[in-house]
Amino acid sequence: MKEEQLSLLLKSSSKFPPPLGVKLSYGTSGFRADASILRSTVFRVGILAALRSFQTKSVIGLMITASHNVVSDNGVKVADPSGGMLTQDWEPFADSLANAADPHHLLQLINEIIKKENIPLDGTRSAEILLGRDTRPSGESLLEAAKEGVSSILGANFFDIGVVTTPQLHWMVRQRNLGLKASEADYFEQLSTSFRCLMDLVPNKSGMANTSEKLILDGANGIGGEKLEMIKESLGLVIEVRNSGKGAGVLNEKVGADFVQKEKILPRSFGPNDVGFRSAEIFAVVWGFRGWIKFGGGGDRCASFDGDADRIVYFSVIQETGNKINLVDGDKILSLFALFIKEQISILQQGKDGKGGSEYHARIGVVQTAYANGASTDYLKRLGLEVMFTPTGVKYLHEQAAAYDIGIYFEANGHGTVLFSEKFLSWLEERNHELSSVSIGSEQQKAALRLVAVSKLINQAAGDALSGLLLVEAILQHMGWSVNKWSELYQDLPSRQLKVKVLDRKAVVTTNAETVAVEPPGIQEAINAEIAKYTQGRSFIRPSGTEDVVRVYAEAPTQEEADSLAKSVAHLVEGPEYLK
Ligand code: 16G
Ligand code: MG
Repeated sequence: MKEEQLSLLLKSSSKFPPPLGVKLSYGTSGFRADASILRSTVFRVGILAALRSFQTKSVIGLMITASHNVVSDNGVKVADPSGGMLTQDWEPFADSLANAADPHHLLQLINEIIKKENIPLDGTRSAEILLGRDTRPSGESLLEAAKEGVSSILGANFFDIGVVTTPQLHWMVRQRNLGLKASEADYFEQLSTSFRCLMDLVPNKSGMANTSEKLILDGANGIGGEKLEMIKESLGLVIEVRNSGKGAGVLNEKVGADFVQKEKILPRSFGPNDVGFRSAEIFAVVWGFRGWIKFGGGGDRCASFDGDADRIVYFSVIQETGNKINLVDGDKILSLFALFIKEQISILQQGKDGKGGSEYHARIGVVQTAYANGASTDYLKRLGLEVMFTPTGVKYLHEQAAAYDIGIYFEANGHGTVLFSEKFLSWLEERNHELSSVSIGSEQQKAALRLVAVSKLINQAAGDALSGLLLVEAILQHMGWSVNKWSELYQDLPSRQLKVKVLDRKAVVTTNAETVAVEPPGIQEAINAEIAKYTQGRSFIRPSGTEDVVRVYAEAPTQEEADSLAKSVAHLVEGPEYLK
C-alpha cells in the first residue's frame, strides 16, 4: 500500500471509532443496529464497497436502510455487480472490518483483503460506488460516513443517488454494469412502459369490472409510497397512497408489510370503511327475484410495502370484524405469478405448429422457504411446477431461482421476484420475431410479448415492491379477478409464528432449508414428538438472522392446533433442557 493511501486511511478511520463492547455481524441483509452506533460500521462498509469495486472492476452499490425495523435503527448493505446481494465469500471481510478495534488493526485487515483478493490498488484504475438511503432521519449522517469510507480508498468515487427504495439501488447497479440507462427516470420509464404493454395485451377488457376500482397502498411511512405517487399518473390506475411518510405517522409503526403479514390486522389509517361497496351483499326483491345479490365479489384492493419497499403483501378488509384482514401474502403473489407465466408458456408452446417455431423447453422453477404455507406448495405442485426450498434470506432464494430459465421466488413475507435467463430471453425475442412474420397478432405472439414485458417490469436485480405491485395489478386485470377471487386460489393452512429470546441464538443450527434442527442435540426429536400429536402438523425452529431470537413456526389444520403446537415447541426452546 502506498504511503499516501496509508496515511489517508489512518487519518479518516480515526474519525470513526467503533462502538465499545459491541460485536456486529453482516447478517441476512447486511448490518443492522441502533443507528447511534453505526457510523464506524457504515464508514468501513464504504471501504469494503470500494475494494469490491476495484476487485470486480464494476460499479458496486451501498444502501443505508434498516428496512422494516423501528425508525431508530438503521443498517447498511452492499449490492454486487449483478445488482444482487454481496457475495457470501465477502461477508467475513465485512464482519472483520466492522469489528476491528482501532485504525491500525483496520489497516492490517484491509491489507489482508487486498492480498487475498489480488486487488490492484496501484492508482491505475478507478472504482465507483452508488450510495442510496431510505427515509430514516439518521440516514444523512450515515451517508456522510459512507462517503468518507469510499473516499479513503484512492481512486474510488461515490455517486449519491439520494433517497431511494432498496430495489431501485439494486436495479441501478445492475443497469450501470450492463451499460444500460440507470437513472430514476429510466427506472420509472421501464416500469410504466412494460406495465402499459401488459395492459394493452389484456384479452377480454369487459372482464375487468372487478379490478378497475381503487387500489389503496399502505406505504409504511417509508419511501415506497412516495415513489408510487411519482409514477401513478402514467399507469392509468386509480391509486390512493396512505402512510406515505409525509404525514404524522412513524416509519414502520403499526404499518407496513411486516406488520400486516405478521399481525394479520389492519395497518394504521385503514378501517372498516375500506370495505368497498362492491363486496356488499344485499337482500333484494326485484322483479319477482327474491334473494341475496352479491356485488362484484371483493372489497377494495389494499397493498402494504415495507419501509424500503422491497416487500409487498396484499390484503382486503373484512368488514364484520373491525380490524381483521384477508391477507394475500408472498406465497399467493408467487402463485399468481406462477399461474400466469405457466399459462403464457403453454400458449407459446401450442404455437410450435411447423411454421418455423424453434423448440425450447423452458425450465420454470419456483423457490420458497420453510415459511411458505403448505397449501401454497401443494397448489404449485398441482400446477405441475418444480418447487425448491432454500434457507430464509433473499440471497439464497435469488441464487436458486437464477438456475432456471424462469425462476420465481417469494418468501411468505413478501420478498421476491421473477428471474429470466439470458438464454430464454434471446429465444423469446427470436420467437417473437418469427411469429411476427407468420402470424402477427396471434395468441402465441401475444404470449411472447407478455413474457418480454414481464421480464422488463419485474426487477431482475432484487425483489421490488413497486414492480411486484404493478405485475400483480396487470395479472389481475388479465384474469378479470378481484383480490378475493385471487385469494381463493387455495385456502391457507392456519399457522402461528412465535419468537423466543435466548442467551445465544447461534446454539440452534439447522439443515434441510431450516426444516431440521441439528443442534442442540435432541431438540429435533422433541419437536418431532410434539408434531406427532397432530394430524398434518408441521413445525420448525431457526435462529433469526436479524434479531437476537429463535423463531418458531407451526402449521396445523386448525388455528387452535397451530397455536398450541407453536406454543409447545416454543416451550422446548425456552426450557432449560436444550438451550440454557
Ligand atoms: C431479512 C431478509 C429477508 C428475511 C428476513 C428474515 C433480505 C433482503 N432480507 O429481512 O429475506 O425473510 O430477514 O428475518 O435478505 P429473520 O432472520 O429475523 O427471521
Ligand atoms: Mg425491506
